[in-house]
Amino acid sequence: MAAYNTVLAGSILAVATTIAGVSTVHADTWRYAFEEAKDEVQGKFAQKFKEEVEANSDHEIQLFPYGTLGESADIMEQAQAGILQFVDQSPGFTGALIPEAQVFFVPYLLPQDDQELFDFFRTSKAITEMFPKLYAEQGLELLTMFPEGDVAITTREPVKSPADFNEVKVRVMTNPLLVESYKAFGATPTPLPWGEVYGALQTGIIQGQENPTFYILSNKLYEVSDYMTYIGHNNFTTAVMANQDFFSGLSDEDKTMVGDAIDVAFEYILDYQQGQTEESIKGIMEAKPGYTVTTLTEEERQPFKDASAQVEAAFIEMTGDSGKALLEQFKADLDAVKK
Ligand code: 6CS
Repeated sequence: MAAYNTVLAGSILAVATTIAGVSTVHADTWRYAFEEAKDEVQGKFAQKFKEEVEANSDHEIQLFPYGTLGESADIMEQAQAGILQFVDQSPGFTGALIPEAQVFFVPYLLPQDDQELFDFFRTSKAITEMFPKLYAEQGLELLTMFPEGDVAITTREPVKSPADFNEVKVRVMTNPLLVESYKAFGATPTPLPWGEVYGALQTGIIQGQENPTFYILSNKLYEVSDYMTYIGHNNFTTAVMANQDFFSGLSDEDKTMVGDAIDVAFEYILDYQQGQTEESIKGIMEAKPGYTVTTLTEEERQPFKDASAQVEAAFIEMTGDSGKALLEQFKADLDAVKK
């Protein structure tokens, strides 16, 4: 297995081949896996990154959408082992590996306003200076983090208050702080990998889940729910990283080229998402006209906000001084972009 990995991971070496007497040099192919389909947000980002890398270098990128190499945890392992050069894994899953990444699940921390949100992701020192050190400890070069949209909760019954969550099993990504959040909200959280979610909703093992609206539409989660509620607690965040040994072995020129391609894809993906939530709601209503979409008022959100204080306390308990420092920087970064 080790030898096999080494062969696969030796992708930065150029391979010289002779075809009909003509010597040609091909840079190796870089493999990039993500947690969504090609035409979903992570896939759109990956496609733009590929386009930029291939236009500005002699490297090729091979894309592996969700399902081709396993679940999110599998692609992360493959990236850490050097079988993949690039991986997109959301903090919702990385929180199990890097506890501080769960800061993205302290409810009501990220702004609702898109401009503030985007500026936060553009400028945050927590993201550009603190997180890279934590990812590096896991053999990963953090390249970027970006938002994927306001999180909505789908259920079988209406949810207007924490009391409505009584006995409702809500699927969450596999990180402990999300479990704390849904406990605080009054529900019964059920961590599951993505591949089990639709079936579990269909069979009634769980009755709810949370995701950004585009994902609820593209994965037809409206078929297995009747209500979609925005309690305003979060925006879905994802992260793109490289295997660190691979990245450190790149020439300065290639490192800059990769960084530039990430920057282009980052701006592209923010722009791509403008209006996406509204369009996705329209799509859901067309597909299932009886569906109920509700945005809770500020007053209705208050009990959920009140419950969030205990989630923040749980975050600090789980992550200690390192998490505390990160959370403080996170808040300072958010203050800096507030209008
Ligand atoms: O809920 C999940 O597990 C998935 N949600 C999104 C928006 N992307 C990937 C992730 O696996």
